[in-house]
Amino acid sequence: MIKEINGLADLAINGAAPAFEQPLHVGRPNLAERAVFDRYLDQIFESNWLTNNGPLVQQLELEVSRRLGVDHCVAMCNGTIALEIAIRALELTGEVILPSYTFVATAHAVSWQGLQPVFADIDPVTHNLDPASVERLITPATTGIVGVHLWGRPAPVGELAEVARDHDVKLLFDASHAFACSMEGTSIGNFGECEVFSFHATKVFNSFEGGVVSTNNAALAEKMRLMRNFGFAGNDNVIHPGTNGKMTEVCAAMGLSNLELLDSYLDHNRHNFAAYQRGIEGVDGLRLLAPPEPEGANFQYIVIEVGESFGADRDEVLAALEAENVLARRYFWPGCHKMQPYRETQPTAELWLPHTTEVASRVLVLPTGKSVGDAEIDIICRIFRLLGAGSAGARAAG
Ligand code: T4K
Repeated sequence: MIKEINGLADLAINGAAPAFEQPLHVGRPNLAERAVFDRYLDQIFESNWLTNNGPLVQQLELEVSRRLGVDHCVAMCNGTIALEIAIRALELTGEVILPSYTFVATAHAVSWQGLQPVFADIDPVTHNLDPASVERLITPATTGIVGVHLWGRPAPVGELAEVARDHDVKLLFDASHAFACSMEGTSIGNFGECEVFSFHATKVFNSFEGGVVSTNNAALAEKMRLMRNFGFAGNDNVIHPGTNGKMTEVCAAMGLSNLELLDSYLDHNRHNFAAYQRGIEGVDGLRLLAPPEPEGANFQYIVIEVGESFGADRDEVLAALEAENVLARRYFWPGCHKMQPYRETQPTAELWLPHTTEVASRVLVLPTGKSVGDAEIDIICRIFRLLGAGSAGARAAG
């Protein structure tokens, strides 16, 4: 049940009951049609084939490759392992440059391979890597750059490629947020040496857990296939170092079922984004991050910057929403450089990350996806308008 909110007295921070009886989460999974998923499950039970490059994994790889318009997709058990395998396959050594303003898995994947993550700053408008900051951090030890298409907004692919070319380092992308996104008509998945997608439950397209690495380089794809399966090239024949990065058949089943509904998820997210846009239009101090190319966006994250003129700061807004049972998130606060072990190993990083610090202190991510609709968004936007009006009133009175 949703409670009506018409004035400041109706807000839970002022003692009223919460707007939502049940918590409204960021990252609520888009669940496929049960009947479709059950049909795939029947196939698994009939074939008795559960994992190790099974038929459903192969089908998912093929369908995802078609969707991305890319030659090869190598399915993995999750996005983090996919990143680690991609980084290993590219034989990076020494230092690897990446944004601090990303989910910590991007940094951990680098560090877990015994490499030194070096944090570059972002553009405060796009939230994506700033190529000039990347270039300043290149040293003789640098061998790679990991660009991130944050929120599904394409990173500055051309400029980063130029920096990589000029300094003879490899460029790959963490495309975890960018499934079904494109840049100037080309699907994300086709850039750099390879791109890594996450199919985690919270993503617009999920396979419970999972991910793929996409590439147009056949040799690289082959190497990653070996690496995800202990280096086996047939029974008893290990020809490469490897790990266990395999996707299971049940995960592929969820992926295939969700693929059938992907376009409806994108339509729903697009609709939700427009509703949020209308709902907070004209509210002083709020900025809703819009995709640069709406036709090539998946709208999976509703990202709001709470600016100084809003009156209440980001954390006050977070608390007010939480009181209403709206569980917004402060992604990706406070930045990887402030998390362990990087906070300790790179205590001065903050000095060259001013935009990361500023953006991380302003961003709130709001609920969207299939479980959120017009009624919920209307209430959330009302809460924002009241908080804005309340603080404007307080400012006027003070
Ligand atoms: N690179 C980037 C840029 C990424 O964003 C990610 C993952 C990766 C790499 C690594 O990919 P994976 O190895 O994960 O495939 C969540 C996700 O766990 C993570 O996959 C995602 N990024 C990140 C942005 O969000 P948390 O720590 O926020 O998860 P958690 O448990 O707090 O869940 C988020 C929200 O979703 C909660 O409000 C509850 C809701 N939820 C979650 C799950 C799992 C549900 O309603 N149902 C569920 O089943 O990291």
